Amino acid sequence: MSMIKILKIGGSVLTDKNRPACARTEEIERVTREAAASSSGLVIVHGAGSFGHIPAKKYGLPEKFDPEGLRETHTSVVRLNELVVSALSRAGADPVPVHPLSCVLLRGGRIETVCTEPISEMVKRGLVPVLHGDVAMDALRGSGIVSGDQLVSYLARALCADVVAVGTDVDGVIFNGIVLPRVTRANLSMITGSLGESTGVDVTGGMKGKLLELLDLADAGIVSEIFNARIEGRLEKALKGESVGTKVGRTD
Ligand code: IP8
Repeated sequence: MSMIKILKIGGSVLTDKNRPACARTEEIERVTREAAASSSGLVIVHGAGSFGHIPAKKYGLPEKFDPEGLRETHTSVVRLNELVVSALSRAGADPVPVHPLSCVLLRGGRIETVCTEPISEMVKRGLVPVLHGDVAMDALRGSGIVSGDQLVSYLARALCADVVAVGTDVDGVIFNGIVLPRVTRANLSMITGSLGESTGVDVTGGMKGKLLELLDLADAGIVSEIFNARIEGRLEKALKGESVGTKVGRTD
């Protein structure tokens, strides 16, 4: 079996986060072309961008349980997922959509279970499962939001990923104007004050939320790389495990 690679493509790469349901179609074509070039063993998780964060905010999610908000937000992120899946297919991969609302259970906002067996089978058969940030049922709160970053952290552990590449619209973790080559829990208190906010509407915590998820993953011994997916060529390198941004690892 080939190496398992988990690729996150940030919603800020795929959409204009300030404009409702506004896809950056050229970026979607380019990043999916790059991803399709290394599609063996690949699992993709993409952010919700303005397809998810704007409706989620409108309905007061995740604080409020609102059936209409749940439905509308999910339907909207599924539309972005369809754009990504069809672009991947045009690029020559064999993608299949996987919607977290149907396979993830949260408890108090954290993932309790994900039905990962079908995802493993898809990968074994050469398919590329394409998940996304979504709304999900929560055993304590009714419903909640599962970010792509939380999914990446969970799936990387569940599938024993060899490579975890997290594409954003910035060059990595930036401290005092410099991209840090490596971040561990030991650096966290020093850098949190300078972590950039998301460039648009974001209900899941921007770079700080991302880093906390990836530090959890690092605690489990899995190193990830945050890189700028808007720069052509970096995604392909990141999927090969090359250093193109900030590595998030364990303090050893
Ligand atoms: O864009 C958020 O996922 P993310 C999901 O990966 C929703 O943080 C529905 C806002």
